[in-house]
Amino acid sequence: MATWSGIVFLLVVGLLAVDAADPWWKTASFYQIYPRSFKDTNGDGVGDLNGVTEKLEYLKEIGITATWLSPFLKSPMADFGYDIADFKEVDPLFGTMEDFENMVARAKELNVKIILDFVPNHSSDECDWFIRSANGEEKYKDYYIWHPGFVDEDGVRRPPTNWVSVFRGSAWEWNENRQEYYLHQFHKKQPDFNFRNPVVREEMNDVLRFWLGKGVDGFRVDAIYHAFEVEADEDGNYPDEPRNDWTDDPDEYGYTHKIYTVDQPETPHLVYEWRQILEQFQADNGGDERILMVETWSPIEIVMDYYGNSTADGAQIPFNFQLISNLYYDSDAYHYEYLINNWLTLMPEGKSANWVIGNHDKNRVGSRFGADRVDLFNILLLTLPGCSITYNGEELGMLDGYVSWEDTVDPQACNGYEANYMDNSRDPARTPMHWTDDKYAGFTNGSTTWLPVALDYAQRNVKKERGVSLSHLNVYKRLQELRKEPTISGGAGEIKAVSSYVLAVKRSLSGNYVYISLFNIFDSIENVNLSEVFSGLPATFQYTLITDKSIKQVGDVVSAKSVTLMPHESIVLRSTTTV
Ligand SMILES: *[C@@H]1O[C@H](CO)[C@@H](O)[C@H](O)[C@H]1NC(C)=O
Ligand SMILES: *[C@@H]1O[C@H](CO)[C@@H](O)[C@H](O)[C@H]1NC(C)=O
Ligand SMILES: *[C@@H]1O[C@H](CO)[C@@H](O)[C@H](O)[C@H]1NC(C)=O
Ligand SMILES: CC(=O)N[C@H]1CO[C@H](CO)[C@@H](O)[C@@H]1O
Repeated sequence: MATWSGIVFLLVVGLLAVDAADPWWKTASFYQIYPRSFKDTNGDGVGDLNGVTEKLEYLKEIGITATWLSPFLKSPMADFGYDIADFKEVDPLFGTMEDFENMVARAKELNVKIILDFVPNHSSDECDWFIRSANGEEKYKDYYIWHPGFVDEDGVRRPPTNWVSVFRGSAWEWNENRQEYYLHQFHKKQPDFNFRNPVVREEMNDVLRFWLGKGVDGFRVDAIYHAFEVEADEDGNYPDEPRNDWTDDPDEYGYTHKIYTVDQPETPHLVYEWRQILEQFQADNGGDERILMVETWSPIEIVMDYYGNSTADGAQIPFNFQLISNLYYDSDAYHYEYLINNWLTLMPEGKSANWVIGNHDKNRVGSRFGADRVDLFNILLLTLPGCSITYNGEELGMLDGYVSWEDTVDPQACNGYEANYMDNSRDPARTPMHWTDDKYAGFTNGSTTWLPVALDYAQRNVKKERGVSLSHLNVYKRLQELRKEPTISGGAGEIKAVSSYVLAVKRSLSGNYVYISLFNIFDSIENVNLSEVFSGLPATFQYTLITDKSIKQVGDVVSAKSVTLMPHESIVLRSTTTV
């Protein structure tokens, strides 16, 4: 941590000032819905699209302006919907196309944008395209990546390369029918598309147009860094990846150094191509800007390529995983400051920031950072310049649910061993949403749930938190009110660590009030002199948002020269005069 303390960053994000013509997504409050776990309306214990429709008013209540939904397309569910069998059909588990249309229609009435999860890296092996490809049908022959492999001196058949799948084992699976191996970077039921084939690209563009036609406002694109592999040589062969020396297990994903299977230079250009599809659709059909949110866990410099290059636009929102990936329980305020300013500094000019701290692949925020810091992260995400992305349940401070080995369903855990399944399982962050203190937390009125409901649901649920004035939910709602203030939606941002313990975010806009969010990360009482941290500050501020850690009231006035923070307290102050 000492390494960070030397780095004092001062950054004024002047370019973020929002003008009237700014598109909706720049300051949107996004909400990720994991449909399986959100709300079940047919009593089968699995959430569905009608459940989402039923709860759209709740999204409105908590100030959400756009939601992205994890996959609900037709799938054999080998990887919970990330293995798509039909890119233009709703899986019956989640409902029908009519249910989807009703959901979109209701969302439009409420002015909540709907973003679809688009999983282009592969299809299911049960997808019609794959079946035809395996049969060698001419049109589909090169939809996937095929290779006959090699036969060694002992007559044993070997896969084409040493590449390893994310889910363990060779990334190549033999297909009896075609007498060739196909590539799968994930589960063997998820054959990778051949994106070097223009027909495949057009097929995917057509999927985008199909859903745009159904009224979606954009797409979240899954794990895009796996889209391309290195090009085959003139003999149609692929190179082995170099070995990592820290494991001898050829089935372990870390066995090879990923130089040919991820982050190939073509990948951002695929996103630029999709952006053009979206822009063409808007030009033809009108309406608000359609957006791309792109997930990639690549190094930050590569992530920035997804914003676009000097001549082509890319994704409006390449997910910013700096906080989710690099912040730990013990991280000090200098580390927070560095990660935030690093994104803002590296972001290409004229682009807009986004902030994420939780999702369906990570443990709950309150379980990673401590339940005492739930408000801290919600306040941080919602008062930084740019758009915020909240994973469902984080507004309540939901914690990881306990899921026994017997109840575990996540393939990432089930493919491993009981002894360490909890290290790999993503189930604890996917347990059903807590609506009420009724049986099954009001998630279902059936008699089972696909994952167990977390044991603490009676203390932490929407119904209860609505009635507690400083609950996480009400702090979250208050934050959404603040986001309507011109300074917070469009003002400049300056992010500084006051000390190892306290982080400060200043937002300012000429002619308006100055807002300062303060975060006391650890459990000591801290006093800060804001006039030492920021120059030209007004002399007095008043508390405009407090949490249950606070001993002050909203409206209390405080001198900028002496603000006391209780352990883990986070607050938002507003200047008493405009600047
Ligand atoms: C379960 O809830 C749905 C709607 O939420 C309702 O239509 C259905 O009648 C309920 N079933 C029971 C058994 O209460
Ligand atoms: C930017 O990307 C586009 C689309 O892929 C490409 O045609 C163009 O050459 C790229 N421009 C630069 C400067 O690299
Ligand atoms: C706070 O900082 C300002 C500016 O450096 C200084 O003038 C003032 O004396 C300090 N006040 C306190 C109470 O430390
Ligand atoms: C369709 C598909 O297989 N998608 C994979 C892409 O990447 C994610 C990892 O985040 C996998 O979980 C998906 O299965």
